[in-house]
Amino acid sequence: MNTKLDLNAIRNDFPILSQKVHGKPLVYFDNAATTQKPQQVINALVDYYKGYNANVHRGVHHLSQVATEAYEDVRKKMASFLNAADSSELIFTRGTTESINMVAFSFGEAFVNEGDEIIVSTIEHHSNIVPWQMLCQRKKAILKVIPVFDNGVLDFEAYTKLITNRTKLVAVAHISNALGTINPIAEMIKVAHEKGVAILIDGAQGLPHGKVDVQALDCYFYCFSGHKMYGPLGIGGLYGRKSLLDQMPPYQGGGEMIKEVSFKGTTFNELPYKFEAGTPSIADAIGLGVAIDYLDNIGWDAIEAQEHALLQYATEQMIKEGGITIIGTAPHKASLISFLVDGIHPFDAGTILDQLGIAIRTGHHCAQPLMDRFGIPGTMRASFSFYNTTEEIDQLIAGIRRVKQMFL
Ligand code: 7TS
Repeated sequence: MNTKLDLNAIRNDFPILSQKVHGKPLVYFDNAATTQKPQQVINALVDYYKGYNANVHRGVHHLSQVATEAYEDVRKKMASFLNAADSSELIFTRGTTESINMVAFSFGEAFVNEGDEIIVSTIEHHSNIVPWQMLCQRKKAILKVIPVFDNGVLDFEAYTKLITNRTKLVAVAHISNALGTINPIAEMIKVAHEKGVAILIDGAQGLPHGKVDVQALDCYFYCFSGHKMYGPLGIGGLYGRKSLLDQMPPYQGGGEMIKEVSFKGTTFNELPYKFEAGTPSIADAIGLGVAIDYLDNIGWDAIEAQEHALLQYATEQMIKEGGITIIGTAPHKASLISFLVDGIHPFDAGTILDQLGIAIRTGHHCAQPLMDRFGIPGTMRASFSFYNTTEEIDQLIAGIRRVKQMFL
């Protein structure tokens, strides 16, 4: 494969990849669930706890100041990574789930009333369905759903027709975690804005695979998880347009999010702190900053090229092998393949592959409405990172052959 990446050097950065599972070299193909962490990120966590663990924003003492500066530097880095107009538009959260819940609650309180409409799509992760259902229940609003074609592409025309003068917000994934479909978010945002509707992009699977420019996209809300982009667990974020965030009430009350508290009433802090109640995941934010540097250093063109090549190779090999049904064949896909080995339950196949050291995901991928749409209980999913190799894909194909020998 023609790639600019030095795969040996890159794989050496990820200590977990060199281990054996059930006596076999680990083949890690569950990157859509969480990516592995490079030593540089692990070091950042250790350095923080060894050298400058302290709470942020609260202390005049040295350690607190060092921690605060490091934490706020990551906010600037992340805001600039997304090309946000201002770093106060970047709110740290635990991840995509918390970011979506924050918007569902807070935007909902500010803007959604009885009879209003929220639009999601059939291919959403439960994290981008359930918070909106909860909002609709709370406000007696209506949830509408964009249909999907058999190949996993959203029905764009149906989408435009779903938007009415009662629509308050559209919430849609950048990339589907269950099918790999890359949604045309620029066009979807344009249509929403033309009709005066806000739109939230669930970027959990988007940001790990390519750069996003929230200003170029004219995006109002973009949510992400650090752990899916080579950073630590427990940290993620919400990019939100300042003009909207300013009109939205806080999501949680507590320390940090206030200006002044008295028993007569409380005034709230400015952005982004209004939405960051309590002690944040300081070390994890710092680790996320290191992950961003790591990815920038490798280079996004090289990352995209390698992942695209892996997707292409794996798709070709599966078609060549036969007896495999790929679920989700959109022309624009990220580096993941949902599939079924014909006649074999995904769980049985996944268990055998695990015995061979191959980690893939089986099940509904937290997208049960999508599985219902395709009339299947679940799939097997192999999701590739730039650190994966074509040799590992060959091992997956050999594993699938073994599964077929055992069960068919
Ligand atoms: N949205 C999408 C599109 C996702 O893929 C996920 C997690 C989430 C939201 C939630 O992210 P979290 O970090 O807050 O949990 N997806 C998966 C997955 O595909 N397998 O495990 C988790």
